[in-house]
Amino acid sequence: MFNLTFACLGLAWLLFIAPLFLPLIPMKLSAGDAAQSQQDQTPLPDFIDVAEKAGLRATNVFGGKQSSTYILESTGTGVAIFDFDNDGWPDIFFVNGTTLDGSQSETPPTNHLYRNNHDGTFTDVTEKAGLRASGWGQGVCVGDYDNDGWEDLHITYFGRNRLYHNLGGAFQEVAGKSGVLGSKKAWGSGCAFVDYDRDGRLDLFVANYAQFDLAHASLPGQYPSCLWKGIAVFCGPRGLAGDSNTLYRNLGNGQFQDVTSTAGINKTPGHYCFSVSTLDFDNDGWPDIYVACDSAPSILYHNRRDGSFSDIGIFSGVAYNVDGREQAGMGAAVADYNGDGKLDIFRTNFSDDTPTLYRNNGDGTFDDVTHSAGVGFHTRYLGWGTAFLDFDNDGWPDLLQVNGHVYPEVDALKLGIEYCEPKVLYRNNGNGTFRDISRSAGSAISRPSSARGLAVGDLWNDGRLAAVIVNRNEAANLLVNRATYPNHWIAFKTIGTRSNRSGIGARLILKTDSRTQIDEVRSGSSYISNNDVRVHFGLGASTKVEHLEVRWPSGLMEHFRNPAVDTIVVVKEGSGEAIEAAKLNSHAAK
Ligand SMILES: [Ca+2]
Ligand SMILES: [Ca+2]
Ligand SMILES: [Ca+2]
Ligand SMILES: [Ca+2]
Repeated sequence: MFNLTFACLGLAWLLFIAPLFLPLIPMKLSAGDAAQSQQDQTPLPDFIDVAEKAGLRATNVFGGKQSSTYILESTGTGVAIFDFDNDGWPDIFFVNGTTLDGSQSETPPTNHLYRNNHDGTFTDVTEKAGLRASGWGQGVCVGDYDNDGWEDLHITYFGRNRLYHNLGGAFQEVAGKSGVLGSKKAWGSGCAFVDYDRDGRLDLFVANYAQFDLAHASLPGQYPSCLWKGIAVFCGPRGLAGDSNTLYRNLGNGQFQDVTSTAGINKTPGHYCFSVSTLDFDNDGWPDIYVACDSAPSILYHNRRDGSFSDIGIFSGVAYNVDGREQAGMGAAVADYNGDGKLDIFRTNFSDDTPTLYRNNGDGTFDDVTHSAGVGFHTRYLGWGTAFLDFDNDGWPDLLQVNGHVYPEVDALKLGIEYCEPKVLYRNNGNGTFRDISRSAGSAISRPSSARGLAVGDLWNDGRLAAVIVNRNEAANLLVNRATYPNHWIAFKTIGTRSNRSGIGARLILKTDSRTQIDEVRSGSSYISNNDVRVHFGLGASTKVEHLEVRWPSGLMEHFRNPAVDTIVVVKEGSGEAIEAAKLNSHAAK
């Protein structure tokens, strides 16, 4: 632990010196320089890491610290921001892993749930909440699958997956009883709750990475595919047998049915899949599913509205990059970054490659706009968690990517690639382009770490988005922005009645005097993580929302007039009324 942490911090100085020696790359800006110049006058963010101060002190445990024998040790874990005790304040859940040699056996590493104390600190309530569990944990997703008003948790494993039913602030593990345990041998990765058949019950999509058998796994350097830049490294994923993803249909009695085959999900096997992001990309009211896949084409499952899906990733242009090359997809994020009413996709990839930004054309296709949009500069970093977050509340979603290499051995090789890597933060210029502000966005952005999972959310209900990052074999980061902005904001918590209670899949269309913005309530996404499910919009200078239109998964189109701004608002399906969450919570407390 000490050595690795030291290595991560010890390289930080390089970040400040390196730019001096890099050739000056002229930055090409497209139209909208006015917007750019306005941006230049807005304060840069100043993200600092307050994880330790806030009490998020558990260290991630995930395989060997100095080297990794197997690919299993490399992928790290996810994190979820969600309100487990319904007090109106988001809490934080970290998935944890283990080691191959049992070196942690005195106290087996466990997942961790941290309760939000409302004062900037968190308390570890893992035991009390019944969430102590060990194993090769991977991803996490949040959704109220039984519509009882309490958000439940699904956690994927290399091994048995777990479903935690929230009994009112404490959890009961029900994966076996509910039918979502998996094959017990599968390597589950990302997941998302999604009501794909729109019957009011949340179904569950689980991505699987590869078929991996520790007893027969190849050793570093054993085959040509186990060499990287001439050095012996762990084998895979190429050479491993792929696996199919899984879809479970919620039967409504606490049971799920495996519908992988009838839904056509098994027609796209062997893609080494990681992260699951749901989005209705074609605006037909039916949720579609994007899966970021490693060393294989990524998948876009188009919802055929009859209980089945077809993978249109290649046809629609989101499987490969602009050169028609498959990439090593890790995480993905969804937002309408250019404000045209269509949801776009950003995906993180391996090093010696760029991440990929896909702009939705609205005709069933996407264009790879990575370079023209200004997010193709960095090719050194190996990206994992990613999220759109409007950190300055100007109404244009900004973009955070967290990084870390998979081979701890790289540091000794002096290749110009380090195991621990800084984060990348892009500011959205509001004209279809982004500006890389990573070098001047605060110490928490520039400090290298072995990042994997990432979740963003409004942890203190004040309209200021924070980011929680899992670092492999290190402590977590909690990034908060010290800069302030004069802009307004609004956020929505959805409560479905005919639709699933979480409102997952609801489309929100927000109109101000100057703009229309859209987003959706989403489970999963980022890298095998789950963001705060409440939908946040920056409003810029607008002090008023003219109206919010919600397209509920049930099909109901509902208008909410003049919701209050600079606050979190609850919209309940069929009520026609947007109520400030703080008023509801104080009422509930009485
Ligand atoms: Ca529940
Ligand atoms: Ca359903
Ligand atoms: Ca659709
Ligand atoms: Ca912004």
